[in-house]
Amino acid sequence: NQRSFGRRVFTPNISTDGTLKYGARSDVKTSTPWKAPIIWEGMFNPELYDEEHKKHMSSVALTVFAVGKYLDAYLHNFLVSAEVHFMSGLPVTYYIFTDLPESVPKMKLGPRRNLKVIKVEKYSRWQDISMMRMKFISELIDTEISYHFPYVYCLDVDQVFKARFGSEALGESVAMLHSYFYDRPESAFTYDKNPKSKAYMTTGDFYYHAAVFGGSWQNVKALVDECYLGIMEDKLNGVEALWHDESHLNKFFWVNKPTRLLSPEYCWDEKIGGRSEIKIMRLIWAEKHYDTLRT
Ligand code: 2GW
Ligand code: MN
Repeated sequence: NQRSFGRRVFTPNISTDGTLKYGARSDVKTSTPWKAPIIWEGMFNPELYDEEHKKHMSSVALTVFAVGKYLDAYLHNFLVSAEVHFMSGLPVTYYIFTDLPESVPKMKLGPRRNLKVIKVEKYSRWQDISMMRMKFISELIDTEISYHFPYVYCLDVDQVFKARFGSEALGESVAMLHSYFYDRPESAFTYDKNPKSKAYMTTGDFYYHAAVFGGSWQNVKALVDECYLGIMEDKLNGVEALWHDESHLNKFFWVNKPTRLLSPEYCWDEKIGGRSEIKIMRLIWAEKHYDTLRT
């Protein structure tokens, strides 16, 4: 029962024409200054990616939290749509963290797809429900994921898959460009600006969305540990970062550059409307009912 694949995870470098070249899209930036690809529709051949990942026996652990009212509100549609669109063709295990294990919908899953429920307590402050995900994910990587899966993905539950979210999104360290900030100047990024917080940063590369992150279990473990440490240190110092876990995640990805970025096609808010560069909406924000859900 060895920790999974002590080997490095595998990331094919293939583009539309099967070469190493990125940039089949000329209307958007397709790589970062540190040469990580930014994945946009049209840049990659999905079949080639799937073929290569199947050959290398890639498999994915997907963590999602559905605590309190978020379970009934979002989990069913999240899972049903993930079965159709998330890493289709690869082995996937959903790890559902909830305080209400009995209420997790009983679903018939596709071949080589599994679902496990982990009971967690419900923190009274919603900020803690969100932030403490870092701690629970870290523990699960230690006790389970690292023995079985080379890749981990961690997602908000208040979203619905609408199109392929496939193996092209796998990489060592994957970050999501926030759909409200990808086309905005750095001055608009909502980094934590309080020097007393561990998430404090004055400059950065992009504004990343904490609703979607992933990578090898080793890299995700490093991310969630670092964020959790920062969150706890902030608590000791009586401060809280502006956007909670998301602020700490942005700090982490600034110091530890992600190897792969997802375009906002991978997490779009339909309220923004259409944009010429958004060729496909793969995952969209679900309707927020803060009036009822945040009480
Ligand atoms: C969260 C806020 C207010 C009331 C309830 C909750 C809540 C969140 C909850 O009652 N139950 C629960 O399971 N959650 C989980 O935390 C769930 O998985 C949810 O998707 C996640 C983040 O909360 P969410 O989706 O309401 O916050 P967003 O969409 O505004 O999230 C962004 O900012 C957050 C920090 O404030 C996180 O960084 C999140 O990853 C970001 O997308
Ligand atoms: Mn959310």
